Amino acid sequence: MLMVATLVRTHCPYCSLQCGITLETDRSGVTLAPQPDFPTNRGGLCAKGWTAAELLGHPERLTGPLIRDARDGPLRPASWDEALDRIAREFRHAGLEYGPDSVGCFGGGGLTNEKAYQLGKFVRVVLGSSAIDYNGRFCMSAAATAAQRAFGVDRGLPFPLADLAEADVILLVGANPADTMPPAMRFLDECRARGGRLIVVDPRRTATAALADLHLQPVPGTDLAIANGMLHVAVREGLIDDDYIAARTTGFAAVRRGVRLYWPDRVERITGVPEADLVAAARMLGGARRVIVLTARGAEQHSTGTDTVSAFINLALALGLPGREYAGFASITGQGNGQGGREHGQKADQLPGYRRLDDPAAREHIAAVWGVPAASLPQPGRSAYEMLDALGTPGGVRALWVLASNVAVSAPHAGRIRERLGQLDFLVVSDIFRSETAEFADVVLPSAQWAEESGTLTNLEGRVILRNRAVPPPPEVRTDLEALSALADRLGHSGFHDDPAEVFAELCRASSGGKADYTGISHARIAAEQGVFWPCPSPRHPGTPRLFTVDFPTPDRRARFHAVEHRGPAETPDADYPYYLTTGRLAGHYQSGTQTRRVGRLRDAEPVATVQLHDSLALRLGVREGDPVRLRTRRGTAVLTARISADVRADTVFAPFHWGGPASANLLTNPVLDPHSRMPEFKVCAVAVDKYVPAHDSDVEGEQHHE
Ligand SMILES: Nc1nc2c(c(=O)[nH]1)N[C@H]1C(S)=C(S)[C@@H](COP(=O)(O)OP(=O)(O)OC[C@H]3O[C@@H](n4cnc5c(=O)[nH]c(N)nc54)[C@H](O)[C@@H]3O)O[C@H]1N2
Ligand SMILES: Nc1nc2c(c(=O)[nH]1)N[C@H]1C(S)=C(S)[C@@H](COP(=O)(O)OP(=O)(O)OC[C@H]3O[C@@H](n4cnc5c(=O)[nH]c(N)nc54)[C@H](O)[C@@H]3O)O[C@H]1N2
Ligand code: SF4
Ligand SMILES: [Mo]
Repeated sequence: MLMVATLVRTHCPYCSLQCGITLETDRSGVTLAPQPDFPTNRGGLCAKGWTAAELLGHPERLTGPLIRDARDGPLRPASWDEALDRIAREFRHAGLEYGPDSVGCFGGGGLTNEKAYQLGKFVRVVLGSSAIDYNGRFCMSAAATAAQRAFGVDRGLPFPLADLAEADVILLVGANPADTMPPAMRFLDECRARGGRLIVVDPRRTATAALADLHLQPVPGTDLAIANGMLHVAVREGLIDDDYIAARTTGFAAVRRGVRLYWPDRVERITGVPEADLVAAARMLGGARRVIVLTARGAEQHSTGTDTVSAFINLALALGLPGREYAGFASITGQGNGQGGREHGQKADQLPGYRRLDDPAAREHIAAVWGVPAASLPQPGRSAYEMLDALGTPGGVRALWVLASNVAVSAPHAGRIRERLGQLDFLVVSDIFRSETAEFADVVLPSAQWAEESGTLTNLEGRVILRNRAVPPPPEVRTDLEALSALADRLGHSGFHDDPAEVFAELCRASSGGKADYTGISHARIAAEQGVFWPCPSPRHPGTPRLFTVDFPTPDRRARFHAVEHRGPAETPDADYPYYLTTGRLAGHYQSGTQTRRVGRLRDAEPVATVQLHDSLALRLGVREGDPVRLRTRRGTAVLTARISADVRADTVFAPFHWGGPASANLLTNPVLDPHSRMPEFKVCAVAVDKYVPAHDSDVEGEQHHE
C-alpha cells in the first residue's frame, strides 16, 4: 500500500531563532529540511536543528507516567489516572497542611505561549499559590529589567533580525552567535560584505570574535566599565546625538556626569582592555549612523546584569540609535520561546500581556478573563533561585511541579539545589526524557514534544510563530496542556482547555490592552503569514516589526537614561581561588543537555565536558590536552577534561554547563543575585584549578563541598 507523504511546516525545537523547517512524513519515517524562505534562517540550520528528528522516536523517551512508591524506591510505570490522582492528593495535602504557597510550579522558556499562559493561570487560580517562576529568570531577566526601565517595554529585538545585515557597525557584547545561533551569522556576513564592521566583547576569542574587526577581551564581569568608558569617549569627542537626547530621552545629565570618571586608562585598569582599543571602538560606534548594540548572556548573567545592560542602553541612547532605521539596542533572547515565555504569566511577578501582578488594574482585567475575584489572585512570589533555594524549608515550597527545565543541572550552585530537591515532600517532573531532575521525582509525566503538538512561540524578534503537529505522540504520552487540564479538573476546576487554538484565543483576550498585546493574532493568521509581530491589538492591525520609531511606551513617551556605576563581580580571585571561572555554551549541545546528549551525531562531536584553559595556565599546572582537570570554588568541585587553547584569557577558564553529574559546571557557580532582576551570577566566580589525580573515590563523589 502506498502512503501519501505529508508535509508540515513547523520550527526547530531548540533556540529562539526558531528556524523554519519542514517535516515530511511517510512510511519510512520523518524527513527534516529547512524552509528556504523563513526569515530567520533562510534555508540554514545548525547541527542541532538538522538532527532534531532523532528526538522523536528515541529509545530513551518517556513513554508513560512513572511513580515512586517509597522515597528510596525505584520509579515504576503507572497509568495516567494513578499518576494524576497521586499528584492531586499530594498537592491538596500540602496546601491544607502548609498553606497554598507550599505548592509551586517551575516552568520553562521552551514551553509554548499556550502552556506558559495556562501554567500561570493554573498556579494562581487552581493552586491559589504565589509560587511560580521559570528558567527564563536565569536567561533574560537582567536584559528584560533594563529594557523595561529604559524603554517601557521588553521585546528582545525591537526590529527584525534581518536589519543586522543593513548595519554599518554592530557591537556584540557577551554573545557568541557563531556557536549559539549559527544561521543568524548570515546577517553578520552580509553586513560585513557591505563594508559593515563588527566589534565583539568577550573574554574568549570565540568563533564570533575571530570574525571581528575589533575584539575587546575583558576580565569577566567588567562590561559595565567598558560601556561607561565608551560613552565617556563619545561625550569627550562630541560623537553623541544632542538633538535625539533632547527630543526623545530623559535623565542624560546624571549619566553624563557619571561617565566623566571613566577615563580610558582607568577602564583599562578595571577591564584589561587596552585604552587604544576602547577609544577605537567608541569612534567606530560614534562615527556611523546605522549602529546596532547587542548584548547576550555574557554581559547579562551577572549580579550587576541589569546595570550593565543599562550602561549599554545609555550608550545606544546617547548615540541616538533606538528607533532609528537599521539601528538600535537589543538583547538576544535564548530559548525557543524565551520571549513569549516571559510575557504570559509564568514569572513570579507577572500576569498575561506582560502585566504586573501587583498592578490593581491588571489584576482586575485578568481576574475578569479568568472569572475569579481579583482579590483571590496571590501577590508576587519568589524568583527562580530563591524558590529553589527554599524548597522543603519552613515557608518554602513542599510540593513542586517542574515542567520543561532541568534545574538539577542548570541552576546555579546545583549541589545545593540537588540537596533541596531531595528535601521536598513531593516532586513532579514533566519532560520528554528522564532528566537529572526527573531522577529526584516522585511522579514523572511524559510530555509530547515539538513535532507532536501545536502551539505558538514568540521568537527573538517578537514574531509570534506557529509550531504545527506533524506526527502523533506515543500512545501514553500527553501534551503538557492535557496534563494541566486533567489536573485542574481533579482539583475542582473545569474549563482549562487542552486545545492549543482555544487556549491561544483566551491568551489573546487576556493580553488585550497589555504591553505584549496579541489581540489580533490567531493560529490561522500566523499560518497565513510568516508570523506576526506583537503588539498587534486588532485583527486588522499589521503587527509591529519595528518599535520606537515614533516614541517609547513610557508615561512621557521618552526613553529613560539610568546612571550606573561599575561594581564588578561578587567574587574575584584570591590566593585560595586564583582564577576566574566563566561558563556558557558549545555549538553542539543545548542547555542542560537532556536532549542533545542523546543525539548520536552531537554526542560523538562533543562526548565529554571540557574546560577551556590557556596554554600558559596549562603549562603552569602541568596539564596536557585531554587530562582531567579539577575545578574548585566555594560551592563545590567538578572534574572536566582539559581543552587547551590560546583563545581564552590566561586568568580565566571556561566551562560549558551542558553536563550532569560530577562534571556539572553549576556545581561551581555563584548563586549571588542581581538585586533588580534576581539573575544569578553564572558568568563569573573565583576558581582553583589543578590537574585531577584520582586519589580516592570520595573525590569523584565530592560534588558538594560546602565551605
Ligand atoms: N549551541 C547552543 N546554542 C544555544 C543554546 C545552547 O545551550 N547551545 N542556548 C540558547 C539559549 S537559552 C541562550 S540564552 C543563548 C545564549 O547565547 P550566548 O549568550 O551567545 O551564549 P553563552 O555561551 O552563554 O555566552 C556568550 C559568550 O559570553 C562570554 N562571556 C562570559 N563571561 C563574559 C563577561 O563577563 N563579559 C562578556 N562580554 N562576555 C562574557 C562567553 O565567553 C561566551 O562566548 O544561546 C541559545 N543557543
Ligand atoms: N552555568 C550556567 N548555567 C546556566 C546558563 C549558563 O550560561 N551558565 N544559562 C542559563 C540559561 S540562559 C538557561 S535558558 C537555562 C536553561 O536550563 P534548563 O531550564 O535546564 O534548560 P533545558 O536543558 O532546555 O531544559 C528543558 C527540559 O525540558 C524538556 N522539554 C523540552 N520541551 C519540553 C516540553 O514541551 N514540555 C516539557 N514538559 N518538557 C520539555 C527537555 O527535555 C529538558 O529536560 O540554563 C541556565 N543555566
Ligand atoms: S539555530 Fe536554533 S532554531 Fe536554528 S536550527 Fe539551530 S538550534 Fe534550531
Ligand atoms: Mo537561555
